[in-house]
Amino acid sequence: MIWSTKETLDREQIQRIQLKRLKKTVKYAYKKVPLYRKKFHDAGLDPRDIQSLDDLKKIPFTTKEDFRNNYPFGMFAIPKEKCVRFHASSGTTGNPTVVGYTRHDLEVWTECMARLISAAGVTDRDTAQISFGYGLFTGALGLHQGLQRIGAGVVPLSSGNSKRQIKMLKDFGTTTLIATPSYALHLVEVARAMGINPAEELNVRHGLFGGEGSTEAMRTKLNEGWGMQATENYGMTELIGPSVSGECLEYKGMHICEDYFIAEVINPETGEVLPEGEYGELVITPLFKEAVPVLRYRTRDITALDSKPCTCGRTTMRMAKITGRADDMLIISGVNVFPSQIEEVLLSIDGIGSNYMINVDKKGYLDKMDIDVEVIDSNLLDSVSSLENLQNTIKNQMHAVLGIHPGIHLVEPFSLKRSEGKAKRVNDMRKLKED
Ligand code: DLL
Repeated sequence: MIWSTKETLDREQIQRIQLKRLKKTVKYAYKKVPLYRKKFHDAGLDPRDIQSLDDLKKIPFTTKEDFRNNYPFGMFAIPKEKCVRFHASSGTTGNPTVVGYTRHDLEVWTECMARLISAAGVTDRDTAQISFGYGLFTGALGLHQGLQRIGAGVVPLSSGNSKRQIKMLKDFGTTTLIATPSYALHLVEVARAMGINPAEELNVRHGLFGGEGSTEAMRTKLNEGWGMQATENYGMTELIGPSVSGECLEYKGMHICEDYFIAEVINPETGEVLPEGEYGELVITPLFKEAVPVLRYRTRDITALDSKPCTCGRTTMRMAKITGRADDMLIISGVNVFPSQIEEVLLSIDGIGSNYMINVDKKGYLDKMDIDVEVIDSNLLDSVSSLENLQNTIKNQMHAVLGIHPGIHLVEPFSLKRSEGKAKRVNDMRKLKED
């Protein structure tokens, strides 16, 4: 079902709305956020210079660094007391990226979610289990609001306790699963270990997955494993959360909620805007945000755009599956992790050297991160209790900063390979195993 008439406008109509909202957004950001005023002045630009959609490319980019440098509320256009919600995600150092929402921001977010959830085939007759973690992560509450908007029933189970996830799906006759794709595949294995064949014995017919990338091979496994139609949706905290784009059942890319987000693809090295169809870094300008307006946000995600109308009847521009990232951010089961965060933790602990190697792999369908760290004194490796103490200290601090529990392996001094050029700190085996 097509939720909104805004999804079937012709290109000219969409662009007219975009231009009107862009001009308003630019003026608002310039007036309310000192950072934007400075960026415009530095670029010799005035908000009145933005008179066409083509003028967008004159506006300087916004990056995650901008959020980090203005932690926690420096990017806000309104006093934080006027916000009704806050979310956050990992930044490149210990500081997370903080965003706030007015009622209007939440309303648009919910409306966009309702469109994408409907595009994935979910209706008011469905019951949906949300297996994203509830909290500062935008995934759970974002989907939650949209599902309620379309009239579907929400089971807000949150993540973890996989056996209980399966039991609830079974007992409630749940039709829709909301999770990261890797967790959804893991749940198939858990169900089978419990003697349940999800495709035959459970009623889960829709899967809405996101928060991390997935391949077509994964989709096939999800569809077969659950007996479902798996779709993916995309978004990020700085832009609002999930709801920037999502797939319809034609599987021809993720439809962008274009009356609320302008998408561009740029060459990540030069910043130049690329022609439609070429792969590059996605840059998004939200056109509605009151609490935290954002102009030309560099997502670091690699994709390509297609504005041809889709066979589903929607005319909104579609973005291809994300093929990778233009920076070193790792996504571990939906959690954003920067190697620099790991380094900061390691360097703050006594007894270990500055050489380490981050190994990322899949255990079944779940992401698994292990870190090899050199101890300074090899005698420590002979004492089981000292070894355990140090391991636990590192583990706890990693958990406090990253929110996940990596495996920690303490190794002999100087046993890790030294690099002669740029240090290679990450060994991501998942890339080799795709498809
Ligand atoms: O992951 C928002 C979200 C939640 C989207 C649930 C969809 C579903 P962040 O935690 O800020 O926000 O992480 C944003 O996650 O830059 C991408 O690298 C990655 N990502 C999100 N969705 C997809 C996807 C949420 N469908 C970062 N495919 C983004 C590939 C995705 N990567």
